[in-house]
Amino acid sequence: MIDQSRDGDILILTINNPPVNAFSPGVPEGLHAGLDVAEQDQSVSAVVIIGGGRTFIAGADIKTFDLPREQAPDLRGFITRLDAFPKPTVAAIHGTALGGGLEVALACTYRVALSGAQLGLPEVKLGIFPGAGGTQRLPRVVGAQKGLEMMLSGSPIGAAEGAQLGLIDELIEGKTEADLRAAAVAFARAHAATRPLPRVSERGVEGASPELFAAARAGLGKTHRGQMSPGMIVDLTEVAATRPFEEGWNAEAGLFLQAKDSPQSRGLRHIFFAERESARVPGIGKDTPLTEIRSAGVIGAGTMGGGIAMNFLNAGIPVTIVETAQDALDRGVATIRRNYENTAKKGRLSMDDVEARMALLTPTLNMNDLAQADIIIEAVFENMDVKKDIFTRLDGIAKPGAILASNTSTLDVNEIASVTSRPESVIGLHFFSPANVMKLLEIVRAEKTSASVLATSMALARKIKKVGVVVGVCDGFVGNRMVHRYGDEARKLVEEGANPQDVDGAMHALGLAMGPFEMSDMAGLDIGYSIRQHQAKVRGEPQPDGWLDRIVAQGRKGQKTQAGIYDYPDGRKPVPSAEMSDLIATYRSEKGLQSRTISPQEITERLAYSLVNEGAKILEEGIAQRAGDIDVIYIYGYGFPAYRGGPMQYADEMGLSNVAAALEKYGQTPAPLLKQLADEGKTFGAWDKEKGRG
Ligand code: 3H9
Repeated sequence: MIDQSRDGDILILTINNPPVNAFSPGVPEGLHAGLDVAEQDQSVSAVVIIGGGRTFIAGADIKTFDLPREQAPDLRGFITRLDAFPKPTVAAIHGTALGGGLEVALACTYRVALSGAQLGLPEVKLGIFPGAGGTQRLPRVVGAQKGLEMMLSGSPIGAAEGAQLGLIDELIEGKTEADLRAAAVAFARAHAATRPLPRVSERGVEGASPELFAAARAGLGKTHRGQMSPGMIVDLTEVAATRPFEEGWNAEAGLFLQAKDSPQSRGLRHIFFAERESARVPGIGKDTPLTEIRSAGVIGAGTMGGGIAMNFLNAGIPVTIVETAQDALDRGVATIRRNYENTAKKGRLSMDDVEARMALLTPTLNMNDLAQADIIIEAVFENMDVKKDIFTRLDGIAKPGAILASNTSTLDVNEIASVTSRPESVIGLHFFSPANVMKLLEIVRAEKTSASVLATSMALARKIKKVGVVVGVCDGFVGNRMVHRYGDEARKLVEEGANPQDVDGAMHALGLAMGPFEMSDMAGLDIGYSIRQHQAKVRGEPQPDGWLDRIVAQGRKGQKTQAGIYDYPDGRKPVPSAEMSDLIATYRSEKGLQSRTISPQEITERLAYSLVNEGAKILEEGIAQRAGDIDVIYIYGYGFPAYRGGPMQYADEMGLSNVAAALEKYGQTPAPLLKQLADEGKTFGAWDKEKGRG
């Protein structure tokens, strides 16, 4: 795993542990063996540590985090030796030096990097903190403020910025590992005789003050609400600034296991792997042919269509956007421009970029202009007849091989495909609003969708920086089907006696930014209302008269009318409404509903477990391939807190037998799969693995 080679007096240790040279079992052993040679062989004057292949070390091996301590690779042990090593050591960095990788580099005497390299301590994204000296060494090099910023955001910096900060001693122009190796050897030789060796652990921390740490702690409620490891990062950085190195190093070790073994870290690690696993789909392989997407068409320039178009423009793909009326088209294009200009005002885009993106957009009223598009996405009103009409016309217009996609959030993609002569080219691409921001893309595989169309859609998701998850056809697919059950349960809780703010409050406590009622007010209550009205009409039933229907009937449609389930006196912030309390109380008494006090625990369990129960049904039906896919959907599309790992992982943490028992207690029937796993003492995670899908 570790190659030793010589270039004159320099010993080069190359880590070959593809794909990302993680610090896996075998890596420390090989590196120690290299240091043994360097220590004993008088002809070695310095050591270069470099990654083979595409990268330096991308961190500790996350797959080993659940191993018993004695079997886990000893990163801290290696770093202790490296820091005290009597000869100069040089980390030669290309690709990424992340987490434990950057910690190894920080314990070397020097660091050199290719200019394209990225350096970061992303541990916070896994619910942990840099536990191999990172919290102590990084602030000693880049200062307290920058160190906190890098560790709390987890975002990497480029090598050029690293050089400005003193994190990189020499920036190397060049592209390949060979360029880096040659320059690193020359650097090592030039510094081979330097004594005493400059050690990061012997430096002080600049820019620290009690005010800095107080401000950092105060900010955590906003940036990392409910999370444990960010507080530890601030505490440990303060120790770095105020206490001897040894004390901070030991403090890290003391806290690390607490963070690593927490449900939060398990949840975030689960999502890290689930997100990557979701890219694996049966029937799709490296040999599945892909179509290159060089141009796109979007039908509908409303909020959804405009947002979808922006994804393509951002990726440099020209878009033809179609509307039926000039004013709607103009409005849509103006909204896209305004969105870009707002981003430019915040300094995140230059005005040249705005113009470059707008130049890729061709507005038209003529659907025939889509004839050359490689993919066409329909984003019009959610009505089957309208969609069928559009797909019938598209069938006559689109070139052979073009992907015909619908952004439907509920309708049957098989039925939409059936009106075309090429159902193999039809797929559902369900974007989430705002479509230019939300990372989730549900990729709906219809009965006849070809493997190539599916694989191309998945590749496209990556290209436009979405997390694409493949789902099957059913009403609402995965996300909306689950959220409907959740909304029903929230409504019932209010009928039984809870206040809307108690219901939303329980979800805030679980870590969601918005509860179900705040979400409904934001989306607009009139959408659900008109669907319910329409369904009743179709079925010949009386008009629905739930308390939510009564609210809309009073003209309270949500945030957009400054009044919905809550009042919105300042436009956005929900305030409990006395009018609504009266309306709900009247409703309960008219319907003869008994009010009772409902505990926060009952609210949380009923809401969260309604998601889990529907999720279990979705798994049984094969609509989602894995519990992990459902978790990815819920985190990226519905704001479920990533540190809970998604609803299915949350249920695993709670214990499925407890979940099933709670559902029964609340009068719901656990889904057969949930019941079975609960009876067998298993988890959804284990079920995924058993099926070879985890
Ligand atoms: C740490 O270091 C703790 C220490 O402070 C303290 C210890 C005491 N381990 O993302 P990709 C796999 S915590 C194991 O698709 P990319 C990944 O699962 C660690 N496996 O590629 C995937 O496998 P598969 C801190 C890992 O080019 C394959 O590699 N470090 C690890 O888009 C390719 O990954 C991090 O948090 C790992 N550390 O992105 C870095 N990393 O092919 C996490 C990756 O079977 N990693 N794999 O699906 C990343 O951010 C990205 O993977 C990276 C490459 C940017 C490196």
